[in-house]
Amino acid sequence: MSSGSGLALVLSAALFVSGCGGGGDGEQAAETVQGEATQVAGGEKAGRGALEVELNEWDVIPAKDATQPGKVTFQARNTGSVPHALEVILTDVKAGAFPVKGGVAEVKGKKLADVGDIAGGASKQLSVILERGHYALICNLPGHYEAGMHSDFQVE
Ligand SMILES: [Cu+2]
Repeated sequence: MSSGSGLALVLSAALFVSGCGGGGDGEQAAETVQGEATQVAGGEKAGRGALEVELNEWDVIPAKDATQPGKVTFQARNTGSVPHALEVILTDVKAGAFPVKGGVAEVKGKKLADVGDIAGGASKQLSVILERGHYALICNLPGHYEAGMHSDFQVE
């Protein structure tokens, strides 16, 4: 009696091993999916012309102060606690030298982009084609320009 049940155990162990072999196909499928995910991550090259601009009380801080002509994606990040805005102006005037009337800068030059109002802690982005020249990056919400929210930027 006892030897008979021993044989049954060996048989079921053999079945279990062969069943496991079939699972190999499942592992292969998982590797293929992983490969596709890697390809998608590589697509971030599209953001090569990105320029981060930090806005806060009371500064406009571009990650760099110059770039090359062409498409630039402004990634405005408001790290402050009140709403801020970002305007990109092609101008010969120094960013901090616009006349101010009623708390708002009277911009001289050509406004190429207006990212709009951004809530505290939020981000917005906008792509523009920039030509060679001097630019002023400003926040022109009432009082903000006077408080120091302007930065010179060069495209060369
Ligand atoms: Cu502001």
